[in-house]
Amino acid sequence: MAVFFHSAQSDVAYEVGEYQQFPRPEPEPVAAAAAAAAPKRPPRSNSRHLLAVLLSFGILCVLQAVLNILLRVGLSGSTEKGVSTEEEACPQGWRQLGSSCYYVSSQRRNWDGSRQDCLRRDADLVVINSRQEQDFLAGFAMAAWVGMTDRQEEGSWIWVDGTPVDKDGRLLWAPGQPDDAYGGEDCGDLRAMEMFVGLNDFNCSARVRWICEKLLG
Ligand SMILES: [Ca+2]
Ligand SMILES: [Ca+2]
Repeated sequence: MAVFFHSAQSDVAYEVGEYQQFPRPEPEPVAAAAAAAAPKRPPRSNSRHLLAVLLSFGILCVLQAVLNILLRVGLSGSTEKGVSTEEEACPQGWRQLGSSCYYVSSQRRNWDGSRQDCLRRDADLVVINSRQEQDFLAGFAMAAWVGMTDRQEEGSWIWVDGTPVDKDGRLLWAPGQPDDAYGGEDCGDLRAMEMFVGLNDFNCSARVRWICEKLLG
């Protein structure tokens, strides 16, 4: 802005100088009037230039402010979105109940192979803490491994997180289970079959589907 103003000034000075290079002792009245009027014109156009520059500068300032606001809003919006998806949503293909995500396999594996698959998914075989959670999971497969075993001590069922199974007696065992049938059943699965609904103990090397669980957040 200042530079433009300065150069405009020197243009004026140059113009005036040119007139001064042609000395006329007795200028004709018309020419003298023109010569006298000439220097007055540039300041007017100069002030117009100045106004235009100021206006342009003002518009640029406003534009930049608007862009800054838009950028900031856009950034904060995308940040919030990123955080919210990470905290609230389960991975694609997983089911959600409360703050847990569940993966129900379509393949069939033994209990150990199933658990390995869950660990690879940054999860573990499901730990069922409530009857609500059990009922939610019962609909997804006729039989699926869950994260309980009594391998360490026969009849003493513990979850993969080390807590005892059904310590408050609210979970549902299938009729007559656990029965440690067929020479030993030390791994737990969840059944949803006709006349056979609930937790069951099963041969660990049997191949059934499985349910992984991971906590959100
Ligand atoms: Ca057993
Ligand atoms: Ca059984």
